[in-house]
Amino acid sequence: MTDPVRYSVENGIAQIAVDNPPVNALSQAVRAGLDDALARFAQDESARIAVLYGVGRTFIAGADIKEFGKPMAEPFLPDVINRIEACDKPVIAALHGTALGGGLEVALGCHARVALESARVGLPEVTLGILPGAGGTQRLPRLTGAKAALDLITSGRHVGAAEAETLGIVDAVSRDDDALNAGLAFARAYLDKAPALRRTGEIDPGAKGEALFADVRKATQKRARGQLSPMVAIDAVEAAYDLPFFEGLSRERALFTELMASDQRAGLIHAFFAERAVAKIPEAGQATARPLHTVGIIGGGTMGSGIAVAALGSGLDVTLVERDDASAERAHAMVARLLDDGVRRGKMDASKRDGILAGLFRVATDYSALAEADLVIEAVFEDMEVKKEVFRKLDAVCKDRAILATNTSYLDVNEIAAATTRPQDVIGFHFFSPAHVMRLLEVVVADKTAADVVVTGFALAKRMKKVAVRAGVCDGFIGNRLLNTYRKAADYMVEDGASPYRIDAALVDFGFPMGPFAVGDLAGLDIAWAGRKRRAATRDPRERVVGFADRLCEREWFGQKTGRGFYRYEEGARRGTPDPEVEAIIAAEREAKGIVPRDFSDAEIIRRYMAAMINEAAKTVEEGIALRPLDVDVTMLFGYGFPRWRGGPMHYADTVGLKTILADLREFAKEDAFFWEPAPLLVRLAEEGKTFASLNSEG
Ligand code: T1G
Ligand code: NAD
Repeated sequence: MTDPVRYSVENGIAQIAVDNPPVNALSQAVRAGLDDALARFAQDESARIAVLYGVGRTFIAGADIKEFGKPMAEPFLPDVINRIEACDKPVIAALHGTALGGGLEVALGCHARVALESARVGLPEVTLGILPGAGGTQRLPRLTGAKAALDLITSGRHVGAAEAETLGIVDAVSRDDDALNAGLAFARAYLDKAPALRRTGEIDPGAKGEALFADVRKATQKRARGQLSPMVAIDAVEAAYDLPFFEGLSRERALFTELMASDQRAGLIHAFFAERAVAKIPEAGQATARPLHTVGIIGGGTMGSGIAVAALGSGLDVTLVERDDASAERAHAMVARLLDDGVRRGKMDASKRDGILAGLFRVATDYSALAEADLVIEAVFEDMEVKKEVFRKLDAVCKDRAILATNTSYLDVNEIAAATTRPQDVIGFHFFSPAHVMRLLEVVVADKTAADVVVTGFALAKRMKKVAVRAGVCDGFIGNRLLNTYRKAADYMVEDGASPYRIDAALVDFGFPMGPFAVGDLAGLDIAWAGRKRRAATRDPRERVVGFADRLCEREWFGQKTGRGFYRYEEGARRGTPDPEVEAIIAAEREAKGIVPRDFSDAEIIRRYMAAMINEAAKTVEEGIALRPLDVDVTMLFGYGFPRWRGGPMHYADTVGLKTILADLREFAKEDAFFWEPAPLLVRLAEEGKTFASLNSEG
């Protein structure tokens, strides 16, 4: 192994190279190496200035997240950075790739910064449940002022080199494409000019804008929805104004240590690694992705048009096939509108949109237009017969080795595959609505799906900047299967006395952006209704059946799109208001069944909802539908609004303790043994004192 930090001198300029692949994280060895290099530079009479840079794809991406939660070994990063800043000779940071977190903090402790045009910088710590703990909250505002510092630190957003220069984070942007060269050129110019050494910690931060801090606190509280770190980070930045520099650093460290010990930090770090671990699937080592250039989409409704936009945005050529000319025209208009929205919201430039509409996108009504497609994604009505017919036609026209994917929400992908002569090429790509926005893609692997088809699904997700989770075939795969179960738990509580509005509010308090009844209204209550009707014939006679949602659907109250569902929606409104008529319908249902309504506390609502979700999740893992508990977590985080700072339902279950979850299930099973029957996996883990995490490779 080479040294993670190397020191050399050429022409009076010291070069300090950080080389710790893949992202030059600040492990103990790197921190110690930086300290040594600094000490050598300080004593080295042959060097007048030093350039600090990263080897490989990036500068320094921050602290080594794998060390979190373990005892920290010396030297500590804040001390290393203070020693850099205290040096009597200039140290220049040369940035390329991403200078994030502790990486940017190292750069802020240097005496000047130069960045390549492609470089990005940021303090993403709040997204990991902590705050910049190596001087970032004290040094950044001294360079940028409080407003920009609060924005960057509370959001964790990355900024490009040009914006970083405007904000005062970097002193210059270099056209060079090599960080060391850029740093050396900057150093030579610096020596020529010989400015006074500027230590960031010695800059006067100016007066505190009380009103600014009050405004930012208010806005952040609203946005953070229960997440602590952005709020605590504001306290740390405030210390830059209330306290002398070194006392501010101590305050920052104390707040950092507090957050480091929090469950939220553990949840967010779990989410970080889980998001990357989902790509580690058995097929990854067995096959390589098939090339993808041209994509066909069948059906240009809600999903088909969104999928088209996602594909077009990632540079793919798309042909969308609809039933007739009128539907095709409508689909074309819908895609064009979504692209326009993207331009309006700054997600895409107008020239890219124009290029897509002129060259990459077309609609058709004849399947023969798909003869050359590398991949076809079907998004027609959720009806087995319709889907089989589509796949038969695709089988007839598509070229050899074209991948045939279905976006079905619930249907049996094996049965769809069996309608073709090439089941090895058939797979489920379950996108979420709106498909050009939602980041989850469930890659549903059927019995005969070939390994390279699975790998291509993951490659497609990456290209679309989505997160793919591998799922097996069952009713609803991972996400919708869980959804069906926890929805039932919610419905049972409503029938037993809880108001749907109370349940929604309790779940919003828990951290979900919306509760299940508001979500139902958004998705359309008719979708779940169709599912209930489809399953009625095969339903287990022991299953408790609740009728109030059917009563709403019978009135054609399908949610937002009809102006009424569980809530009432004023013309065009996206937020509904509670509806006393709905409560009356529910009350009548209870009365007809002789149920005397009882009270549910918020805590009990959460216990039941989560126990139902976790129990079903344990079954999906046990059956191999989900590869590991972490795959369930990522599904719920990216597709269902589960609060990221709770890490996902399986991580949450570990936090609460599996024994507690099991005890809840057993208690609830006294009233409904069928619904609440504990998953054998959960029983086994609880009895052995183990966690779900023990089944993840992260251990
Ligand atoms: N520590 C340890 N491992 C890391 C890591 C890190 N900081 N960053 C990435 N990895 C691993 C990652 O798990 C993956 O491993 C591989 O590197 C490639 O990553 C004191 C306390 C830098 C933009 O939050 O945002 O500094 O899966 O697949 O898409 O105030 O990684 O291959 O085994 O994501 O090119 C702040 C987190 C830390 C940056 C590169 N820093 N990283 O993206 O590759 S807190 C961050 C990223 C801190 C101080 C505090 C991205 C990236 P594997 P990748 P990528
Ligand atoms: P939709 O009704 O909005 O769109 C379906 C489109 O398919 C219509 O435009 C229709 O004209 C077209 N179509 C029907 N038969 C066709 C055929 N034989 N050839 C060509 N076009 C045909 O439905 P949607 O909400 O977009 O759902 C599509 C699929 O995606 C369903 O399987 C659904 O379960 C699934 N899905 C939906 C969501 C969601 O939230 N809406 C989420 C994930 C998956």
